[in-house]
Amino acid sequence: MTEGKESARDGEYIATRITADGAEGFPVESGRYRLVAARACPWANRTLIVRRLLGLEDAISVGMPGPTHDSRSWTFDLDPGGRDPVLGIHRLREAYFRRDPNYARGITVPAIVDTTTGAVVTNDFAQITPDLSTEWRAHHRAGAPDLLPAEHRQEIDEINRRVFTDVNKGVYACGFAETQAAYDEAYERLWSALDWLEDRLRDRRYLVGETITEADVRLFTTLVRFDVVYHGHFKCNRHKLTEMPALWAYARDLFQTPGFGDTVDFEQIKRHYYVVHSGINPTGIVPGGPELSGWTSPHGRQALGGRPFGDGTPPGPVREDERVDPAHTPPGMTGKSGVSSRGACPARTVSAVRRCAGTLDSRPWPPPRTSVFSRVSAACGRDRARAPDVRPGAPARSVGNRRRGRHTAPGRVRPAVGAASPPGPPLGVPRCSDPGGSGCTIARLRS
Ligand SMILES: N[C@@H](CCC(=O)N[C@@H](CS)C(=O)NCC(=O)O)C(=O)O
Repeated sequence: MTEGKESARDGEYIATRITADGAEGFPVESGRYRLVAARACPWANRTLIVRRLLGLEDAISVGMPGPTHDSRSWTFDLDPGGRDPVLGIHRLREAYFRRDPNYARGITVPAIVDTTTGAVVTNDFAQITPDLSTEWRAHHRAGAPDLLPAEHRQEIDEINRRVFTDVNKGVYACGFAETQAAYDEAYERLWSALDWLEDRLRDRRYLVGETITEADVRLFTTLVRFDVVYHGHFKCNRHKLTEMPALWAYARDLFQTPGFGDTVDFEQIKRHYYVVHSGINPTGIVPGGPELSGWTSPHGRQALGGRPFGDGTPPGPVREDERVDPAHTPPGMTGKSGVSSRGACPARTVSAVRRCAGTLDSRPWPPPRTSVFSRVSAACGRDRARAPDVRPGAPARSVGNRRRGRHTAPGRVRPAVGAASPPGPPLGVPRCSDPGGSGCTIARLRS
């Protein structure tokens, strides 16, 4: 395991490409290559989504290591006998060592292995999906979408650059920060990028153009992990995904699009992060939540127009041997039917539909201070049940941090305990000790 080193490793890959002309010694050939892609990993999840969207299942088989691993990296512990049934290996590193017996870098997924030699061809995750779109075109299914349309290629690349640095990698930079300053910087970059994306997606259904593209695939794999792992485990906790109206509706829209959600295994995702990253979760306890049913709730984004597959069609049902365990995903999301009817918004007026989509929400993003204050204060109001008893005559307790209003959410500071003080406001009524003051955490984050 190379915990904490994931960002440092970027750029050091076995970067041999499988191309239509075979220029690098590995020609595109149906049935020859095996994609090793743990469901837990966001970089591998991209490849599973793209392979399925493009209908490359017959051309490229898939091997799936289990969600956890030790310092010797991924194992095929979910397969009978703990061996990948095609490659016949227990550990992915065996395929890396076949390529280079002295291989000393990350044993990472995704990796594509040449089944004729058992050696890794490439683990260059950033190049794998564009190559599936372009070099493997001859093997795409009928109706496959164009995930890299030439007319939008420049815009896709630009969006991908920021999403990669500040969001895909940004969550890791927060989670593995070793100093407060490094964490603060990563956190600011992440949230500034998420605010930008929230704005961008408010009135457009997809990141670029009118159809799903590679850019959506790349953002989706981080968003779908956000509340289950990044928010808590990686301390990316300014908001949950479910609290960002446009991003949450956008993520649900993609999740419910065949090819996206039917590749996602929430249990494996949780187990991977919370068990493997023992440095930041030494107990190895995997949290029970969050509750997942929201993922299949109506998203209403159809009101924004756009056609997910353009002139193409959705992929058919997921192959039986590749279905996500139904216990690891919200009901109905294993991709049996192939075409999802979820996401239809029950609302009937255009404005109701758009509100349902999170796009007619008239609140700007980021929300103005007043609304932040009232939301935070309302949350604070709910906390009053646990707050110190400030009723007249209540026993005195240490004032502690109570005077330092800037170290708490607005509304959390209460009068000195034991002083004859009036009861607090009714639940949900805003009250901030330092509204908008320079020391106010919320104000600082918003500025
Ligand atoms: N950005 C990654 C690409 C892939 C990656 O990090 N995959 C992770 C799983 S999400 C992995 O395979 N880790 C295994 C390990 O570090 O031993 C890198 O820097 O290499």
